[in-house]
Amino acid sequence: MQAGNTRVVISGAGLFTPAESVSNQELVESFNAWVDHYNAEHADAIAAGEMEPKGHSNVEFIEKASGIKSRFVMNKTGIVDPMRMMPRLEPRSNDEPSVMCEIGVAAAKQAMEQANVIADDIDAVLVAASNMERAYPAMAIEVQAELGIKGFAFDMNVACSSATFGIQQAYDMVVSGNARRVLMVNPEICTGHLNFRDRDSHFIFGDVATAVVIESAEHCRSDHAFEILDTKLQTIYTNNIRNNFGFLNRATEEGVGQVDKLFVQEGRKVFREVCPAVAEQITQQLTKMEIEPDSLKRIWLHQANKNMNELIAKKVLGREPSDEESPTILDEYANTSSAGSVIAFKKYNEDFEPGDLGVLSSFGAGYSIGSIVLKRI
Ligand code: CO8
Repeated sequence: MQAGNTRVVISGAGLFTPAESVSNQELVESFNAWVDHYNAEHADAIAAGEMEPKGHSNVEFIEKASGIKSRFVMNKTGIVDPMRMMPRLEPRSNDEPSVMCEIGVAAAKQAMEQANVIADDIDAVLVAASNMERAYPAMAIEVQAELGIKGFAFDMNVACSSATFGIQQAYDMVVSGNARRVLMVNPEICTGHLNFRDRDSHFIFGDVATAVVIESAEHCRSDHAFEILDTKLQTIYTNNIRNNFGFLNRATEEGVGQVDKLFVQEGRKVFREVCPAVAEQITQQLTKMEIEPDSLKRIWLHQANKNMNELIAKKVLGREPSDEESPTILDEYANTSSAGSVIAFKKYNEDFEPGDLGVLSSFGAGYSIGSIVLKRI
C-alpha cells in the first residue's frame, strides 16, 4: 500500500542483545554428547535393527548450510547441558515483568530515544513476534504499562514476518489518524520453541528483541528518520514450517510432548519455494514504484540463511550483491525470526544520506512475506 497525503516514517529503532552467546562448537558438543548417550541407552534396540541410531551434528555443515556461527540466547547453561537441551528461565511472579516484556522494553527505550519521543507521545503499542510468553494479558499491554504509555496495545503473530506486518499495521494507524505514534516491538525468545535434539534444526535460532517507532513525518522530531514509501504483504498457506503448540494441547493428551509442538520444517522445500517468491514480490513492488533495483543502496533481508539471502539479493539486483548492499547479521545472531531484518536495519543504516533508498524484507512461516520500501529523509 502506498501513502496517501500523510507521509509516515520510522523515526527510531532499538536492539536488545542478550548477554550470553553459544558458538556452533559448543552447541555441537552438547548435541553429540546427547546423541552418544541416546545411542548407548538404546544400544540393544539399535543392534537388533528396531531403532535407528542418531547421527552426530557438525560445525562445518552448520556454517556451510546456513552461514550461522553463533547465536545469542537468554539462557546458555540449560541449552548446552546435554541432559536438558532447553533454556532454563526462572518463573516470575505476576508483579514482575515477564521476560518478553523486559527485553522488549530494553529495545523500545532505545527506539524511543532515537525517535526523540517520550511515553506521552505514543498512542499505541504492538508486540509482533513468533511466540508469546502467555496468552493474556497481552505482552503489548504489559510493555505499554511498563513504559507508562497511554492509549491501546495488542499482540500480533505472523512468525518471521511479524515485524514487517507490524510496521504496516502501525503505518495504517498513523495514516487513519487512530494513533499519532506507534511503538512496534519484537521480542523473540526463539530458543524456547527450538528442538535442540533435532539435528536438522538445532542450530537455527537465537534470542533478541527489536523495536521501532512509527509516526507521521509532520510530527517527527528525529534526525534519523526513514520515510515508508510503500509496504507489501503476502501470505501463502503451507505445512512446510509448523509449530502445533497451542491452547488445545491439554485437550489432546496423546500429542503432549511430541516434536510437532516445537519448531519443525522441511528446510529444503522452504528454501526452494520462498526465495523466488520473495524476489518476485520485491521486484514487482519496485517496478510498480518505478524504482530501478540499481538505485537501492541496501536490502535489509530476513536473516534465516546466508545462501538464501545471496540468492534473493542476486535475483532482485540482477547481479551478485556486495556485503554492503545485503548485510549479514545471522552469522552472529542466527535466525531471530521477525527481528532479523530489523537488526540488519538498525546496525546498517548510519551511512544513509537523505534520498537514499532501501528495502526491508521478511519471510518465513505461513508462508509470509513482507517488504517495505524506505527512503532516508
Ligand atoms: N550436522 C550434520 N549433518 C546434518 C545436519 C547437522 N546439523 N543437519 C542435517 N544434516 C544432514 C542431513 O541429514 C542431510 O543428509 P542426507 O543428505 O544424507 O539426507 C544433509 O545434511 C543435508 O541436509 P539438508 O538438505 O537439510 O541441508 P540444507 O542444505 O537444506 O540446509 C537448512 C538446511 C539450513 C535448514 C536450509 O534448508 C535452510 O535454511 N532452509 C530455509 C529455512 C528457513 O528459512 N526457514 C524459515 C523458517 S523460520 C520462521 O518462519 C519462523 C518461525 C518461528 C520461529 C520460532 C522459534 C523456534
